[in-house]
Parts: sequence; C-alpha cells; structure tokens
Amino acid sequence: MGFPVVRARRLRSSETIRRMVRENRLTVDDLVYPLFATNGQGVKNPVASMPGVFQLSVDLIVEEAGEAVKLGIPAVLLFGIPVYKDEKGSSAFDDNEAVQCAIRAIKEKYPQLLVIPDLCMCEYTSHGHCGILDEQGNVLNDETIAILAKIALSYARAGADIVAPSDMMDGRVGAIREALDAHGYSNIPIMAYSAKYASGFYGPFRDVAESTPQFGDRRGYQMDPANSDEALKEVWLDIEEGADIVMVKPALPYLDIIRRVKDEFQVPVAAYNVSGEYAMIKAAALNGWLEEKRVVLEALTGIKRAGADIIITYHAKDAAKWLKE
Ligand code: PB1
Repeated sequence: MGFPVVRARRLRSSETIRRMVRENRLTVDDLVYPLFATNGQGVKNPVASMPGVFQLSVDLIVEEAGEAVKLGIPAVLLFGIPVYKDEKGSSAFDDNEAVQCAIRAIKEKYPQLLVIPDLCMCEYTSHGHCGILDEQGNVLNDETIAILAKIALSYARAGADIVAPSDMMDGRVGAIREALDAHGYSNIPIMAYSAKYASGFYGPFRDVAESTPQFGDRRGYQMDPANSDEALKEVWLDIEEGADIVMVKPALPYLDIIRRVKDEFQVPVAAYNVSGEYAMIKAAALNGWLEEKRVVLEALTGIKRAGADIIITYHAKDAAKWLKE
C-alpha cells in the first residue's frame, strides 16, 4: 500500500494534529544552566565570544540562580575562576574559593535548585591542563585522580547536590565514589563526562574560564572525534565505577553518540551543548543570518530526540522563556 492511499502529509495538516502526533518534546525540566563563579562583589564580566554569558561574583550568581528558579530550570552547573592558580590546582579544593562559596550561597537561598559543580583542574592549574603534569608535560593519571577526590570532598562539604567530573582521567569516577562514600556522602550522585571529545568547540569556554592549556592540547586524555565504539567503552567503564548519570560532550556534532549510548545503557544520559555550539548560533543570530529562537529550540529538540535526558546549555534561560510562551 502506498500513495495515494497513504498520505504522510495528513498528519501535518494543522498545528493541533502536529501537536497530537509529536514524538519528542523539549521541556524546561531537561535543562541545566552553566554559570561561572568568580571572586569579589558585584562582579559581572562579559565575554566577547559568548554573548550573554558572564563571569559572576557569588552575590550576582545567587541572583542568576534565582532567575533560573523562577523559570523552572532544575539545576545549575558551576565553573570557577579562582583567585590563584598553581601547578597542582590547589585552589580547586580550597573550601573558600568561588565555587564552594557559590554552592553554599545558592543552597542557602534556593535549596530546591540542584547545584552541580563541574569537577576538574583546568581552571585551577597554572598550565591549564586537567591534571598534574610530569616533567615532560604529560598528565599523570593516578596522581590526578587523588586530587579530583579531594576536590569532590570540598564540593560535598559545601553542599553540592551532584558532582560532575569533566577531566577524562581513567578511574576518576571510582576514586571520587570511594572518597564520597568514605566520608558520609554516599547520597551524592556522580554525573560523569564519560564520552568527552577533544573538540575544537570548547574555545569560547576557555575564554570565560581562562582555562586554555599553556602548551599542547587535551588529545592525551579527551577522546578522538573519529571514535564511536570507544564512547560505549568509556560509558561502560564509568557506570561500572559508579557513575549515576553519563554524559556525551559536545552535543550537536555527536548526536550519533548520544543515540548509541542511550540505546545501549539504561541510565540517564546528559549531553553538553558546549560553548562553541552556543557561540555559532549567537553569532549567526546577531548577524541576522539565523532566527535565534527557532534554531535554538530546534537544536535542543534535536539533542533531546537523539536520546538526551539532560541538556546542559548556555541557552537554558532563553529556552526556558521561549518554552513558556
Ligand atoms: O562549554 C564548553 O565548551 C565546556 C568546556 C568543558 C567544560 N567541562 C571543558 C573544555 C576544555 O576541554 O577545555 C573543560 C574541561 N575540564
């Protein structure tokens, strides 16, 4: 049977029928809003490559968190711009640094908002890599995961609801899980950046987080963009080590990976719509080349259709407003 008995356009003839048969729906519950915490008071530093994204001091980050709560966004993801950086990234586990202070301040005012600190060292190391280096500039995996566990405990003490390791060291999920459990934090879930690619789409983030590697690149620990099977191995390993949520990152250039991970594993899958993806749309919209609202919602719906349960996106506030309209 086929045309003319079958006419696919019958189910597109009105917005009402299109709504009735719609297969995927983006909702505000899917969204996580990344924020960048810095020190000081009343600080709101714009970043040219990410229009609408700012380095915010804790007082202003609490206000921004309040905006997220008003819009119904369930969670914020926190990154830090510390007062000091050193070879060992020691400001990352300083209980009085910006992220730890932001966690405490947000949880005090908005206890219902989930606060998820990104857990890595690149914002805190003087060299900008995601771990401790040897003399040759290689990231030392096992020494690094010991520091990551210390950072996780610092975030847990501050009141983090979930921790999100983004470093891509082997064994870090198990090390963080063991440390949290040993210190009474067995209820804190881990959202692991499991399939995180050595992507060219992170540039604008590195502007905001001041985390560009001073030499080399992250290909020695982040995944090769050409690999797909390897992503399933990484996700499997993280689940085995105790990850509660797994993540694919970036999102739009990796929708196939999101789909494969969702089909293969029965755990929540997050996708990170990264800074370069955001900057592309913002630049095109600011130049009048694309209709921002339409393409943002289309992109986020595509990430959802690919299988993501959670979408980390700098568009979160705008998308939440547009979804209310
Ligand atoms: O939006 C983004 O580009 C996110 C970048 C991401 C944050 N977790 C990493 C980018 C990078 O590799 O520099 C940071 C790695 N810890």
